[in-house]
Amino acid sequence: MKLYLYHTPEETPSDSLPDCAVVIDVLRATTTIATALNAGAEAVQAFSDIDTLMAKSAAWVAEKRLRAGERGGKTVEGFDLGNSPLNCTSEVVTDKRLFLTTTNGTRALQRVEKAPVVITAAQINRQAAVNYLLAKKPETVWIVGSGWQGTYSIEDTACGGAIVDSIVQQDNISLSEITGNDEVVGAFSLYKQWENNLLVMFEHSSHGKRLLGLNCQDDLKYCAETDIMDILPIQKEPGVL
Ligand code: 3SL
Repeated sequence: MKLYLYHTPEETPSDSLPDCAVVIDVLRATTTIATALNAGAEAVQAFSDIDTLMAKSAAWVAEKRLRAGERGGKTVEGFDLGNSPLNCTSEVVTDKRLFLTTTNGTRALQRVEKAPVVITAAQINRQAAVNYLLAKKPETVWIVGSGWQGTYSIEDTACGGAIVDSIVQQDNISLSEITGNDEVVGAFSLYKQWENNLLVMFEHSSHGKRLLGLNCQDDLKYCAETDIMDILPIQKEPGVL
């Protein structure tokens, strides 16, 4: 198994695909996806644009769908939910399909949707992603951070490092053995620096500050929790987890 880490979807090679892509958007899309599925959502269908989401969701039974998403962190007008994982309680999402659009996370998913296996990870379900990788040992794995409109987001890279850290803590796997590009070593070191203070790191990050400005302190706290659920969102068809 060789891991390659890309800070943003734009950095991923456009002429190849990995055996498995791990998409990360800790703040907040992949945290929301894990939370919704863990709470009993039937599926999450991700869209990078609102018009396509509206058209596809219109064909779904109204009682079985929720339109969710944000632009600039704020709920899209007329949608049932924003992009806060805290709103994805079992009372709200059980047996419903979430039609989700976000600024960066859903775009990252779209970038690698043709890979044979696509999973999503966040800090809250990091170990579920690691367990999958250790069980399947795909030859090439791309860990793809969502970033922010083409720029690096520290919390996504740190989560990639958390995945690397957990893998190398297993017997017989060394960092050098699984490292496909230097970004993997960088992400590992970043995570080791902040692993006991993730919330503080989020508060320093540009996206964390943006969310704090929208009064999303509780979201930040929740997104910084590690390994609190054993759910692995895995793509069933392009865009559907
Ligand atoms: O960019 C995204 O995909 C979002 O997760 C951003 S936000 O945290 O909802 O603002």
